Amino acid sequence: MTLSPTRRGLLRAAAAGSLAAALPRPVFAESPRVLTPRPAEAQLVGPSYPKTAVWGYDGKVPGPTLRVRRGERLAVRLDNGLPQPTTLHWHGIRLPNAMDGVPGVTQAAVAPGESFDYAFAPPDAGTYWYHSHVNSAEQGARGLAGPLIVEEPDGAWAEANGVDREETWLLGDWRLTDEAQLAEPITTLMDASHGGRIGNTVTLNGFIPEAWPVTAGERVRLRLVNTANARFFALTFEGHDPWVVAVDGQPCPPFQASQGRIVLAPAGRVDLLIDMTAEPGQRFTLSDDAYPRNAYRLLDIAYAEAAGTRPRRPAPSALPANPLPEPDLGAAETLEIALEGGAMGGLAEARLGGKTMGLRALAQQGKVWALNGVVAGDGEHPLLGELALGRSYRLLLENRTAFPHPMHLHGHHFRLIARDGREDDRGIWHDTVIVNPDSRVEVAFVADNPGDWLFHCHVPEHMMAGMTGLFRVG
Ligand SMILES: [Cu+2]
Repeated sequence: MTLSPTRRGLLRAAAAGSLAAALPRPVFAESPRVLTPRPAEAQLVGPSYPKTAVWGYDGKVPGPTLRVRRGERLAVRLDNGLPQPTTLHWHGIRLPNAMDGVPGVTQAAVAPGESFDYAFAPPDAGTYWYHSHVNSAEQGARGLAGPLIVEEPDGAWAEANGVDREETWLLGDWRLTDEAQLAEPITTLMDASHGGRIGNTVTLNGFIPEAWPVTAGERVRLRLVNTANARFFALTFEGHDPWVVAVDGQPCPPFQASQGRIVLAPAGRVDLLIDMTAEPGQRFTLSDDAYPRNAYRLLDIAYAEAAGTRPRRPAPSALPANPLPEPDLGAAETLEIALEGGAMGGLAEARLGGKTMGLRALAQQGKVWALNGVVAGDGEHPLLGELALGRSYRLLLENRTAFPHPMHLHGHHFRLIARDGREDDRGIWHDTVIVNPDSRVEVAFVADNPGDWLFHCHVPEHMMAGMTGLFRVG
């Protein structure tokens, strides 16, 4: 090993020498993992097409998988190799506010060539992901996303439930030209005022696979992550009946989705257990009909020729619980949030920078969405509420627009209470909840994490066109 000649390096080496016997692990283990977002090329579509110019973490699309055990410290140094500022946001992690990666709220944006150290211990096991929170529409569309897997404290659940292996699928969506390059401009007012930048090419872990090889009799844990800017997914595993065991990272009582259809909003995650109950050599279709007129085959589920079948597995048990605070619904204060604006939304006027403006004047500034009548200007995060630390809150989200919005709260998870007045008693926690047009969704949570936390639509084209604000907890 070569020791750095710097004073810091020598001190660290000395400390390691004198304390090695006393410490359970060398202090070098604290060195951050470096993550470098930078321009790169990726073979997103078949070899008959050119490679696509993308932005990727460490030049990869998706970025490298970060794995940490629940409660263990993760240290990552963001080393910005992009031609514009960026940050890292750890989607769904209930972390200290200063680590949340929101420019102008929790940190300054990291300039090109500069770095920033993130370190935190994820309190919850589950499937999460990381992405930029700067110029998100462009940085997301160019490919900046990666998986963060927080493992359960031990392997007892996987063993008890006969899980043979696990896979993580990052679903991506790209709007490409005939030459397989990103269609420009990246953001248009048309996309911003409608459903966001929905693309024409779906990738799974950065390319288009023909088939998913499986083996008869096995039970697979499949971690699904929707990293698309704007595309929703509704997946059907033909011939199979997957168990949903976690949503947005958090365990749920296992259930089988209706008709096996697994819905993922932008930023949403679902963990499935799939029993490969068919015969060797069989093939099935994994299809996506989130947009029914544009339903398509994502890939084939392809059984290997060899292997004996095993009997059907029993229903899985629930994943070990994470330490989420349970909201006190009886004592909770209700906060109403109206989602407004967009094309065909009927919004007459809203406030931007303290001035009331008509929709046309707003649109001329690229702003078309509002929360409770307030449009967030560039770099602005209007205050949606001041929350008392430790108190329970109900959020009543009312969508008065013509588009669905995946609404994301930072630093907390909330429990889905009701949709359109109908109670939902499945006990599902979310960090991002779909609010459909003309629909009302009620969620509840404990404001137990101090700081300023964004609450926004996770379609970045909507967020950047005004649909964002923050809750101050403290
Ligand atoms: Cu939206």
